[in-house]
Amino acid sequence: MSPRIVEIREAILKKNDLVARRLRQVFADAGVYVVSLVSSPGAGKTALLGETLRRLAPTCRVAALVGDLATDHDAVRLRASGAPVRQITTGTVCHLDAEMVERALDGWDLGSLDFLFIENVGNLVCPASYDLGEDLRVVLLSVTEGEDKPEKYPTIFATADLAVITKIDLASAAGYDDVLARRALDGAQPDLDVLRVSVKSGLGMADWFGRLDAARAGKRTGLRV
Ligand SMILES: Nc1nc2c(ncn2[C@@H]2O[C@H](COP(=O)(O)OP(=O)(O)O)[C@@H](O)[C@H]2O)c(=O)[nH]1
Ligand SMILES: [Mg+2]
Repeated sequence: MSPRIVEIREAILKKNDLVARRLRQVFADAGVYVVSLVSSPGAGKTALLGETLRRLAPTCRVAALVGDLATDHDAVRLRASGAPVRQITTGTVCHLDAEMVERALDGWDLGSLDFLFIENVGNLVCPASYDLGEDLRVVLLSVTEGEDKPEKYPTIFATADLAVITKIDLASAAGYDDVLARRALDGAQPDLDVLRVSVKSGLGMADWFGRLDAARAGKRTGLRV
């Protein structure tokens, strides 16, 4: 890459960090806990988010932003939960950035929310570089996409706070090897927290909800969980 391209890229990332810092303060002031989901396309972000919104909605105030290059399919799916959902369509851009999030939140009363979820564009590369001001970045890895993805795309796994292995109900059909996956995840980030879930069978979902509750409570009391 030429030095000029590197310079421009650094300037864009720096600007993103400033907006992300502003967002993080806005989220803290509003008392809303923000969780972002990143993964390759089809790993199960919308399925997990839909179930999460549906299960949390009776007891918590929840909302979501969803990013895709085109269509509002995911927002339509997620609105079935009854939670407020806004779609961000990025056109040709392969990730969400902090400014897109800030713009999409315009007019929302964040103080009336307990959790805000952000589904990033399906991509294991670009989203890794863009802080969205979130409290918890969750990376999903489905059992059908290959245990070596963390080795091939280490940055996204290195910048996550939690990994969720999805579609566990398909593990044996896919020939999924959990030892290999764990080793690949450790290679990207040693001791990364890992959960295993299936939205279809419900396996591991209690752990997921427990983790969300503990993380939010930890933020409120200043303890990192
Ligand atoms: N068997 C099974 N399929 C799942 C599970 N979670 C998601 N899927 C399917 O995987 C496909 C992609 O899921 P989606 O949530 O759209 O992925 P996204 O692109 O990451 O948002 C859909 O056909 C889902 O029904 C799961 O836990 N088990
Ligand atoms: Mg989706």
